Amino acid sequence: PSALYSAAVDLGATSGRVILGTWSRQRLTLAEVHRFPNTYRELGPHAYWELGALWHEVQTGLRQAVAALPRGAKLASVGVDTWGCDHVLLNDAGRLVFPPHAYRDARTQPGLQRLARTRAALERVYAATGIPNVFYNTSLQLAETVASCPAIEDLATRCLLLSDYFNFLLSGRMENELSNASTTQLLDVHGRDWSRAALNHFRVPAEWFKAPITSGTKLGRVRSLPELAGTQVIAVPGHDTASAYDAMPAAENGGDLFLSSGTWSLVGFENDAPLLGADALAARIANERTGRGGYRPLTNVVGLFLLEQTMKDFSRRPSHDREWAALIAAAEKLPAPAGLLDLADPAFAAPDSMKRAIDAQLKKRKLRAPKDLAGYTRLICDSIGRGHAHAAQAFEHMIGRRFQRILMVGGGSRNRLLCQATANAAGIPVASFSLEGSAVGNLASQLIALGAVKDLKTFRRLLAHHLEQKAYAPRG
Ligand code: LFR
Repeated sequence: PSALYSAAVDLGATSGRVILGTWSRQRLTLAEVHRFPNTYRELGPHAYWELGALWHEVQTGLRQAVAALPRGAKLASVGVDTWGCDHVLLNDAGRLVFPPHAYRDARTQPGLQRLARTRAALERVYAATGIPNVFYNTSLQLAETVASCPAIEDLATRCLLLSDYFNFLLSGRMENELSNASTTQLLDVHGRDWSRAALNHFRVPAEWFKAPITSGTKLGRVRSLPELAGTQVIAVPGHDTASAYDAMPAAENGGDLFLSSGTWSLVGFENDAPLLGADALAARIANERTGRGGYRPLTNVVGLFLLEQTMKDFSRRPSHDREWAALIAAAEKLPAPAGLLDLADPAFAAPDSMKRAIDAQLKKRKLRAPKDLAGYTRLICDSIGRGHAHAAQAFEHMIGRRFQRILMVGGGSRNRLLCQATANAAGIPVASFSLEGSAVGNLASQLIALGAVKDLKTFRRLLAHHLEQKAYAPRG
C-alpha cells in the first residue's frame, strides 16, 4: 500500500522509452517496460516525424507499464518529455493542420543565414529571448511555415510542442508547458510569457500560444486508453533536457556543471538569472528554463549523433555491451589524434554520410582520416570532450568562478573514453552516473505533484544517496 507507481514517457529524436517508476521507502526504482527506435522520414526534400507510429509506441508502452504492476496496484500518474523545438499546428478540434516537420529539415537554412547576417536583429532577438540563432529553433521553423503556406494562419489556432501534444492526446487538454516553450526562441527571457518582439520578428501569430503552465500542473485523467482510466496526466518538464537536469544529483553549493550526453551534449547549469550580452551570444548560450521557471543556461554541443551516424557507414557496428566495451578499449589504445574536429561544421547537421562529412573536413584541414571505426570513435570522443571543455570555460569566464565537478548523465555517461576525454580537456573531475536522466526527472516532477516528495531539493538528496557514481580525474 505504501508504494506509488508512475510512468515516464521519454521521447528522444533517435529512441523512445516508457519507464515504470516505483516509489517506495523514499527510493525510486525504474523498470524500462518499452524501448523503441525513433526516426524521421524524408518526403522529397523535407523531413517529417511519423507521429502516428510514435503514439502507437507510447500506448504500447503504457499498456506494458500497467501490465507490469503488482496485482491490485494502480498507475497513479503519467508524464511526457520529448526532444525540444519540434511542434504541431492544430485547429480547435485538435486536428493537425500542417505536417510535423523534423528539426533537421534544411528548410530553416535561409532564415538562419538571414538572421546571422543582420547583427542588429540577431542581438534584438537574443536580448528578448536569451536563445541563440540555431537551425532547429521553432521560431525559424514557424517563420518558414508561415512564409511557405500563408493560409496556415487561417487554418491553425494552436501550436503545441511535441510533449504538449502527447499530453493533449492523453488528457484532451491543450497547454503549453514552460520548459519546452523556452526552447522555441519565442518566450520572453525575463518573464514567463511569450515575447511579442520575437513573435513579431518571425511573423508568428501570438494566438497560437497560451501562457505557459509550470511542471506539476495536473491535466486531468487519461481519456484515450481504457487501461489507464484512473491515471492522472501530470505536466512534467516537457523538454527532455530540463527533465534530465532535474535528475542531476547536484551539490547545493552550485559548484556542479551539468552534462546530459546523448544525441546532443547539453552542457549547462542552474542559475538565478539568464546570461545575456555579447559574450553569451558569442558562446551561443541558450537560456532555457526549468519546469518551475528557473534558468538553466546551456550550450548545445554536437554529441554522440556523430558516432551513431558514423557507425552507419561501417557494416560491423557494436550490437551489445561486450562489443561496445571492445570498441572503446581499442579506441583508447590509439595515439591521440593529430587534430580534433571542428564541431561547429554545418556539414555535421544532417549529412547523407557522416564518415564522408568528417573525412571532407579533415581533408580540407590537411589531416589524415582514421583507418577504422576505432579510429573514428577516438577522434569523435576526443573532439566532443574538447567541445565540453570549451563550453565549461565560456561559462566560467562569464560567471567568474570555477566548477568543481562535471556531473554526467545520459547514454554518454557509460562511455569511458568520452568521460575521460571530458575530464582531461576541461581539467575538472567528471562524476558519471548511468542514469536515464530524462525519465528520472520526469518521474521526480510527478512524485512532487502527487505529494510523495516535498520538493526537487529533497528528491535530489534522496537520489544521490543510492546512486552509483564513477569518477574520472583529469589526466595529461
Ligand atoms: C535533446 C534536445 C536538445 C535540443 C535538441 C533539439 O534531446 O532536446 O536539448 O536542443 O534535442 O530539440
